[in-house]
Amino acid sequence: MYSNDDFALMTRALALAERGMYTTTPNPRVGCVLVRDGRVIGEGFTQPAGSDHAEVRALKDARARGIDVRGASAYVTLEPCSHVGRTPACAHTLVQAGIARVVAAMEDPNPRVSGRGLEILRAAGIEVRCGLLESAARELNIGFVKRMIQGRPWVRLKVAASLDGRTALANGRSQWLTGPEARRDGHRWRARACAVLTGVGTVRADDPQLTVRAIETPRQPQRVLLDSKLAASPEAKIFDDGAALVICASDDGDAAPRAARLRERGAEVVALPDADGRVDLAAALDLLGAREINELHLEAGYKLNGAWLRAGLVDELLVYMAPSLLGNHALGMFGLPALDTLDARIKLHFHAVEAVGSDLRLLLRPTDG
Ligand code: AOF
Ligand code: ZN
Repeated sequence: MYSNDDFALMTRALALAERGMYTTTPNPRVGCVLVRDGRVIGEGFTQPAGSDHAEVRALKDARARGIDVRGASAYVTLEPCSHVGRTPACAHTLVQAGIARVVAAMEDPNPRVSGRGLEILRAAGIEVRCGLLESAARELNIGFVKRMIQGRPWVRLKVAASLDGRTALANGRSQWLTGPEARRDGHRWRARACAVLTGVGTVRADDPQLTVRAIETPRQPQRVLLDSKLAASPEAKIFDDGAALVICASDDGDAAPRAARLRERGAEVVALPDADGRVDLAAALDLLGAREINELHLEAGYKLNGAWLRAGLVDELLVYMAPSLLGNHALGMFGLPALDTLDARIKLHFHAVEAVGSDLRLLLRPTDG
């Protein structure tokens, strides 16, 4: 049984972890609270990769306040690590610090850790509990968890639509369908992603920058362009600061000069095996997983959106729904083939629904079966 204090302290640790929302990638967002005699004596959260883990920050915080941490309890939103990576193993650090009790929200799915951190603590005689507020901790690092288990990022597809599910007029005009609050909120989701991906159709139609601008963030997500035939103009804004990754189906033969021009613009061009002249989407996810992309944010047009959905590779839809009607001649959200039976429909469930300014934000996830 966990006490009310346990819940309150883990809730605090989760709030601390959230402070790493835009900065810890590819590491998970972790929070840590140190408590002794019912008093919080130190707090910390994961610093950008290569720097302190949450536990180390909390220990430093307590010491900076001149407090002896021996005998304290540590509340951590993720099992303390057991490996020496970019930083020393937190499990050993907690043992050496004389921590008496550790409460973790979840095991670290990283195969280099997965239970070993907790074992180190137990072997040193520390009282260990794991699983408090686990589902909240998993949600916070949903991309990290998926990448550790499946080697692929969590795929979140963002779309803004009218109440009748239309994204743009038939002539492609779509700007400012939703209000400023929804736009700002959309940038928050971009900012927490490790990469933002679009397709060549969107680059040609809208010439987006795909950067985070509406909110402050210390880190821009990696921009990724799916462009099977390398048809994007090197002048497109997505290439403006050079760091875009272009995934194509072939960068030799006819495509070689186009690939060279994009590389001159500073883009990295990678060719993946093609599936009927198109980039194989599953292979693209494997590539992005190998590059430590935890959360992948898709912002594309209805054709590419439909392709991701049909391939069964979308984990979550982020839909901003504006209170307006565009009519049946306007463009839909997803290019999908006509269905013969209702049974063939893509089934989703609402995960969270919230009003954002004058619009609605819907988070949906596929329903199995
Ligand atoms: C913790 N506390 O705050 C975080 C952990 O390369 P390193 O040394 O930074 O290690 C990264 C791994 O450590 C990461 O993949 C995950 O397994 C774990 N993250 N562990 O004890 C933390 N962020
Ligand atoms: Zn650690």
